[in-house]
Amino acid sequence: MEILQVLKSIWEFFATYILQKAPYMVGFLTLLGYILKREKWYDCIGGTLKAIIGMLILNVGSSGLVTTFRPILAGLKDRFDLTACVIDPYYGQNAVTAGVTEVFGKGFSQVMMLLLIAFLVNILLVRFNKYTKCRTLFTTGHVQVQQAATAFWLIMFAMPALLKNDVLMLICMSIILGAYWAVGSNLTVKPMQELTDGAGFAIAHQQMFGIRLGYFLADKLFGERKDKDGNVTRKVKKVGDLQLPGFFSIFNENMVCTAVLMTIFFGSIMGIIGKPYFVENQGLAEGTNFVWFVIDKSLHFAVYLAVLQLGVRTFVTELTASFQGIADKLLPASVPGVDCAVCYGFGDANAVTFGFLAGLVGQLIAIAVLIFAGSPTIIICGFVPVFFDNATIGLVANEKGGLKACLVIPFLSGLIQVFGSAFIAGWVGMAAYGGYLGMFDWATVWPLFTIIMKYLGYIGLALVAVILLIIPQIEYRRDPKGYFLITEDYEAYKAYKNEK
Ligand code: ASC
Repeated sequence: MEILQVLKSIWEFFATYILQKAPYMVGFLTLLGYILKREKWYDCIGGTLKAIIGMLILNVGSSGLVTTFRPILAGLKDRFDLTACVIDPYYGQNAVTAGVTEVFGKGFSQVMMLLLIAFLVNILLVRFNKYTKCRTLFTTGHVQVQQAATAFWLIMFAMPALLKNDVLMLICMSIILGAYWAVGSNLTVKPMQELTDGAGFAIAHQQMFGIRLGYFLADKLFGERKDKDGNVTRKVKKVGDLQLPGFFSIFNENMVCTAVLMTIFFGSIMGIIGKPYFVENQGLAEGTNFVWFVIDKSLHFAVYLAVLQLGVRTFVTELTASFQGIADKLLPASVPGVDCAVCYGFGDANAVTFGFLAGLVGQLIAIAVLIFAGSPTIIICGFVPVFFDNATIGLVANEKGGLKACLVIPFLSGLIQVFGSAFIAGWVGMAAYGGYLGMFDWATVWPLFTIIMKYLGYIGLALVAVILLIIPQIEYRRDPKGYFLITEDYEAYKAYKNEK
């Protein structure tokens, strides 16, 4: 009994302070990896600390962006007294907390159980990747909490029969969610290895299908093409290739470009909201010059982005180098799945800004359409989906299809995020609680899963699991030789590709 108690406490500590807190999860994996690699004890400690600190720095950047710019977009809603559903992971999580007991008679603690079991499913799928072909382990705990909460709601809505048996319900949910984590992040391996020239990580976030789709479309619609003799027939001009003349050359510098564009953009929104709102609701002192306030806030966008990139540089090599130990000893041929912001340290820095702005235009147009069409659910854009999804998708699209892809594909993604979220949040009743997760995959693939399960019941559930698990098999069959080589030895993979 005593021992059980101790084990339970250890487990609870692990679940609360490590599993759900990305920096410590990354630190834990780094330590485990270095120990498995039999590094010297002081190198283990040094590397682990560097990984944790790097992730904490990244968090300073990303939460700085979120806490500074989310209230500005949300201010539009308050200022004009709109009752609408905000698409944002944190609003989505609050909506689940507020509504789950009322609507389904279940508590949030079951969401945490779901998270743990789904994570085990993810580990097993990677462990047995000889058969499953899954190569990636999710490490972004805060995102897993948000997704577990939303999946919990969607699946209960789709399959009310499960409500009668908690154990069966959690098992069914975990299979779908765990498979989504393993398969979704696995889809990002190729785009990320190409973007980072083999840095050795995948994305474990909320737009993983979006990344792969963006990568695919960018290549199909805008990618480089050669004729039989190897002459380039369609050339790709990337964001980084732009050499702007005269005055515009200041935009070649990432910080300047971000600062100017964000000042124009957030300046306009803050101007529309007006100073009195900020005085009343956000603690702005009455006497402060509003123009200065707007500029100061907007410049911080570039600041947080730079901080974020510093964090990435600090921890990425530690995590991926140590993960070799885990890949060699525990999870063969695997790479860690990390926060989407990690890729902002790679590729053309300005693609992040362009992707975001194009996605925002898409979202604003979609919202206007919803309003004019008299949609029963109106969406307000939240900062997290509009920035983190579209910046990531834009970055990947730019790498494959250049500037045009970096603008067109996030623009389409912006439209889809709003329409998809309006549909699903209204249908399953989350809009009534004020928010929905709203990130790309949760406005596309998850609504689709929900429809399949709602109309086909248990057969639908099995169908969703099969659809998910078949995806890595298809990718594997298309390139059996390169499939594991790309994670195990990227240089050899490139040589093999060139040969082909
Ligand atoms: C999310 C979420 C965040 C951000 C962050 C991006 O989905 O909940 O806080 O994206 O992970 O770095």
